[in-house]
Amino acid sequence: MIKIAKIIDLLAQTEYISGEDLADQLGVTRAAVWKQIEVLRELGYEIKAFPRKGYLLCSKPDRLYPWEVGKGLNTQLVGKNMEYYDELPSTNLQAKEMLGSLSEGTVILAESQTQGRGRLGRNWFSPPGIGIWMSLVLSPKLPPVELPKLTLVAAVALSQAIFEVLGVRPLVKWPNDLYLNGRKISGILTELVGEMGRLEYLILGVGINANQKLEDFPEELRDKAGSLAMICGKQIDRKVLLRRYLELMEEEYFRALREGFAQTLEYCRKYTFTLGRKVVVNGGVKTLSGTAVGIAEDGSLILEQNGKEFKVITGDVNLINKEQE
Ligand code: BT5
Repeated sequence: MIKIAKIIDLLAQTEYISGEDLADQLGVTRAAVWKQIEVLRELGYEIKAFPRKGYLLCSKPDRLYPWEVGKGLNTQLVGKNMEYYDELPSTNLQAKEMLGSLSEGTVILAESQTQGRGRLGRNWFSPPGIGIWMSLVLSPKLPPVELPKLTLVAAVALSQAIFEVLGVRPLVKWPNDLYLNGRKISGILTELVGEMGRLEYLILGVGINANQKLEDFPEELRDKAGSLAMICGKQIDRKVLLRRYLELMEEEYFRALREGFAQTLEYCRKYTFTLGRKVVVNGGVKTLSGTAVGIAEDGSLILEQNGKEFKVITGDVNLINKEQE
């Protein structure tokens, strides 16, 4: 079998390459090369064939194919295995269904989700080809109380990746969102899978709005959601951003396992969308309002109300004064 990455590399290396040269370099017959070229065309690669000159790779599709995202990916664990789908109900759901057969670090990617999910069963709008909808499977050897902080680790890694690739730095909205220019550009859904209080897997689902235009969002999201393209004023190369996110995610994850979460929390305090603002936090059982004044070492949010401080372990944060957004 011809490795897709290899034939694409050969096609991309020179302007024209003959079927014979390809066959020689891949160690297969010319018929096999021809078949593979057809497969690539079906995948969206534009490849022209010129008599006597050979094949010419004219363009690559805007798709998150694993061999494209994985090209030059500098990680040991994260994204070493990627499962790619055109459409899924939800990448988190798919990760759960496949768990037994997945190695740690596996990334599930889908170009679109039909039942993309947020927390508490809410919907996550995931249209085809213009976002990054992915789940990362991890198996951290950490005490259960530390686990919620891994959502912040993902938020920090993504904020940094966006800054490095696009030059704009999204702010962390505790506990699971990234905001840019007052709009939500990313949400994270962390799910734990285990038995009898023992964690076996943690599924980190990340949704990133990359190339939507405002009108691509459903009406009810138009005043609060945004995409990186809307804010940066240019088309985003999703592959490049995803690759850098996976690298930084691994770096941040390994650091957290080695040294703890001090640096993660420091970043969340520095580049914050939440702190210093009046908020209402719906923690499921209780609703608390106050000023968000800090993030504690355990990753919880510190609220101040009438001079008293309260810690909130998790919850939905809404800014009281909408103009603040
Ligand atoms: C989240 O939930 O923000 C977590 C979103 C996680 C999505 C990823 S995509 C890959 C993986 N597979 C999944 O099925 N999910 C994960 P939450 O904090 O509950 O926010 C949900 C709310 O965000 C919704 O109720 C909407 O108001 C809003 N929303 C929905 N889609 C959005 C979008 N594309 N961009 C911005 N806001 C959105």
